[in-house]
Amino acid sequence: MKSKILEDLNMHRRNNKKCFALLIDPDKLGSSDLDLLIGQIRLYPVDYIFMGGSLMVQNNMDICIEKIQSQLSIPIIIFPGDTYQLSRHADAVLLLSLISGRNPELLIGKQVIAAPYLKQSNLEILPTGYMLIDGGKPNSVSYMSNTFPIPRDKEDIAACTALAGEQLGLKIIYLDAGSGALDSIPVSMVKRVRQEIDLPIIVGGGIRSAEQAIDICRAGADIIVVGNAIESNPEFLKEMSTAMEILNDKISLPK
Ligand code: 1GP
Repeated sequence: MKSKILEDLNMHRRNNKKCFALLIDPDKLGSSDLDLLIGQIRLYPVDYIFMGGSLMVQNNMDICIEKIQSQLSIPIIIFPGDTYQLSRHADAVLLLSLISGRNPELLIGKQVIAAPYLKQSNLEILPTGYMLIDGGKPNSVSYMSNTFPIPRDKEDIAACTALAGEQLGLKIIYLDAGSGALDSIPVSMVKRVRQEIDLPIIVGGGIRSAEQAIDICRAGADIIVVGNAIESNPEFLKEMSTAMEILNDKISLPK
């Protein structure tokens, strides 16, 4: 089984390099929007492209991935809203276990269904403890998964959930306030989770400013995910990409 992306991520973590992932929902992008976005990414690079959505009504995931791969060499990681969103054209998949919820289908059911497909694919599997945190409004993940998010002031619950994920052998923890969240994950919660676990931490949901992203990185996140804010304003990609470069220049430790 390939493990390059996870190895890189752990190396970045050791070197205190923070990464930036752009979330693309293929449903929300027309082909001219995608061309525009690819042009922007050439100018303002990202470390990873996450691809997925809570619900997809158009079948253009593969087309989208192939188009990006033909023009950019940035790892594409599937962030699946469901098993139908798996694509063997991508580089890796976040194999999500919704550990903040108590819905067995999303803890093990979907994973069983996906297992034979994943075995036959060439995708790198990234076993990920996915934690939904209250982002200030109801969100699609909560509705579609039939689970409650962890309240945003319950840092001990978040920390113990992440710790249980680590003890169960998951390799990454993803703290998500949900796409378009009013409030991103509290910095104090990221700090608390960071104190508890030694895994790479992905943070996303409702990040709309570079300052927010930097604060979250300094609190201990390893990958920042932005979707909505760049979808609605592609200029924000420049701001984020530049801010991450500055942050990494300032805080990178010598190898
Ligand atoms: C959602 O973490 C992602 O699952 C990104 O959220 O679209 O709000 O940036 P946004």
